[in-house]
Amino acid sequence: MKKTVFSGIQPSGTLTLGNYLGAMKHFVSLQEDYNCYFCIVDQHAITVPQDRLKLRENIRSLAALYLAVGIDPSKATLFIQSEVPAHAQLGWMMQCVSYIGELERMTQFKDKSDGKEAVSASLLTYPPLMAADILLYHTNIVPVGEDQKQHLELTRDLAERFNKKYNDIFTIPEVQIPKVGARIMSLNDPSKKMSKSNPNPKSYISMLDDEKTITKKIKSAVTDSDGIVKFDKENKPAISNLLSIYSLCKGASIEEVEAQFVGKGYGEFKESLAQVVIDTLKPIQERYEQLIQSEELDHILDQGADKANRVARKTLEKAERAMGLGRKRR
Ligand code: ATP
Ligand code: LTN
Repeated sequence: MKKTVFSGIQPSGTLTLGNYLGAMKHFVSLQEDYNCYFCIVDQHAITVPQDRLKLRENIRSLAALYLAVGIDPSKATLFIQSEVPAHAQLGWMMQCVSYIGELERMTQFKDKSDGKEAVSASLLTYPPLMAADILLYHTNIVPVGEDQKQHLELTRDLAERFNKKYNDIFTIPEVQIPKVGARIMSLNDPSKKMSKSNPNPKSYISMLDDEKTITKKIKSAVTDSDGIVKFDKENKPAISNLLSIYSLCKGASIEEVEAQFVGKGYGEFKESLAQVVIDTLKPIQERYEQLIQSEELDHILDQGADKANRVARKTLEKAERAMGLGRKRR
């Protein structure tokens, strides 16, 4: 039997090059050998305020992007989280086995709530919902960027706790983090990760940015002071980040890219980087334009939700029975 892969992306803005290189790109190769579920986690996106029309647009856009990068609906199940109610239902049950202390220790919660006056309760209880997403499908492998590692460790703890306390229902998932590109950094602050919900669009390259915008953003990306194109994460974090992007988009090793720019300055390097990024994103953007208005997209999402509902409902029923919810089923 094929092993199962599950991953989710929030429709909280247009995907960035970081989302692509750290996550989505890897999904495409996995669908050949695994039973894959890829989810648009809209219920996670509403843990911070969203404009309703913009959210609708982002959900559709994310679905089109999944397909545009090469997710094939005949191989993988693509669906929207809120169209499969078992996620919220099991999410609640997982909250009941979570401790406030362990949720408060999550760095994403600390980052997103830091300095804010009104912090939604859901920002704290987000990881049990994420655990539910994963556990409903008896997932073996979860491909994500580096920032999600802690949430995956918690998911494993919660699953083990549930299995021990109630019944051995859940598969314990493994995290899969890419060796390079797991943490693409912001273009204007290499100490922060590139994030689609950053209010400053200069901090990221969106997967749908046009050529001019990409060139402009790369030109204005911060660099380090010595003018040498060399990978040194500690002392030259900005150039190292740009080198990683170059290497991943081009499919060349960091050493090869460094060799190409020996004796050349940042200006030349950035110009070439812009072209490499454009060449990576252009074919995706062309497919995206064809998909975004198509009825085919709705059809794929309908079928994805049907399949996901069938599988998720079964696991939910088992978990409810184990916890003693509802009436005894005959
Ligand atoms: P938000 O800014 O709304 O919190 P995000 O841009 O961090 O969102 P998510 O939807 O939370 O993106 O993440 C989708 C996937 O992309 C996850 O697997 C996550 O680990 C990965 N990812 C996010 N940002 C980066 C990054 N800068 N580098 C590599 N991978 C990333
Ligand atoms: N928490 C993740 C998004 C996410 C996810 C998931 C990823 C929600 N559910 C299940 C993998 C598996 C994030 O913020 N990137």
